Amino acid sequence: MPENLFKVNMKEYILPGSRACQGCGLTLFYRYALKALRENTVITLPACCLCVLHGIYPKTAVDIPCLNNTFASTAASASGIVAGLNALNRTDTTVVAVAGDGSTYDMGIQALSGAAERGTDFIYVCYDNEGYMNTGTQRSSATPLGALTTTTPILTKQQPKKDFIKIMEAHNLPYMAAASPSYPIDLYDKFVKAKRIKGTRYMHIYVPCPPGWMYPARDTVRIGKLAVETGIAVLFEIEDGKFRFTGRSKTLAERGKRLPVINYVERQGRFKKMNLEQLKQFQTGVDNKWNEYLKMAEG
Ligand SMILES: Cc1ncc(C[n+]2csc(CCOP(=O)(O)OP(=O)(O)O)c2C)c(N)n1
Ligand code: SF4
Repeated sequence: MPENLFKVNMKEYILPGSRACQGCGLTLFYRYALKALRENTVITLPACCLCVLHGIYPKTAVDIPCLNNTFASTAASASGIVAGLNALNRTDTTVVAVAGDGSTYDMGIQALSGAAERGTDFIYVCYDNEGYMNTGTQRSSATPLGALTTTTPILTKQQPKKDFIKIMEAHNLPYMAAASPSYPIDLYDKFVKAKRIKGTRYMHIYVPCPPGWMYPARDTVRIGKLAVETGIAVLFEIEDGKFRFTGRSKTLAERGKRLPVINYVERQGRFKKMNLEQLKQFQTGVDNKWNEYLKMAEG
């Protein structure tokens, strides 16, 4: 039974008037995460889609204090806020950096790695929509093999997605987790837990994006579920070095059953030029990663 099923915070921190697209997976994740984080939270964010969701000064769609910064400095700005709060003896406030995959995998990796190595007391959230979406869908190192973007317009992306989660695993953090807004209670539980833990916590959230992934806005939750059912997105947590599957991924691991990746691929226009060889390579990559996780779960 999910820990917080009957204790979900009813307060809304995203106000009417968000400028995000219809069906945005990021908005869903952010709504649930803020409910779990509650008051006494400060957000720091770069110029990704989240900043569009927040809106333009003096109006905002978010009822939480936040700092806008540059891509390379997201985690560094969190370190600065933590130091400032400590100087004021405000140890009850949780500092949370939230950034897209381009902001994390590419532009902000150095500051994040530095803060994580120092054990800065904050939560870093990468919401992974697998591209630079705010600027109109350019390729990032999180974009999957075979996807069309405006910078891979003809041949599709030729490289597989960077295994960024593995890079964060190598930092030996006290807590890291992956979640999806298609499974809101699993996501909520993980943010409640992350808030309680000290040190650097890393959260990886798979967020479907209708315009960037080219599917109808009404299908966001379904696409998120298919990502999990196929094993492309895995719900897990690593606490003090111990890996465990959670939620639907735990059930799939126990039953030894996953859907083939084609069930996910065929519903998205970004994969319409994926060739058979790429499809096989995609499936093999997902299978290998899934087997790696099964071994980690065995301990
Ligand atoms: C240093 C720098 N490089 C490039 C840009 C232009 N830019 C604005 S938003 C954006 C995309 C960010 O992508 P990501 O972090 O994945 O977030 P998303 O837009 O997908 O939410 C880029 C490249 C910028 N503002 N600053
Ligand atoms: S481009 Fe994608 S991630 Fe950005 S606001 Fe629109 S749906 Fe959300």
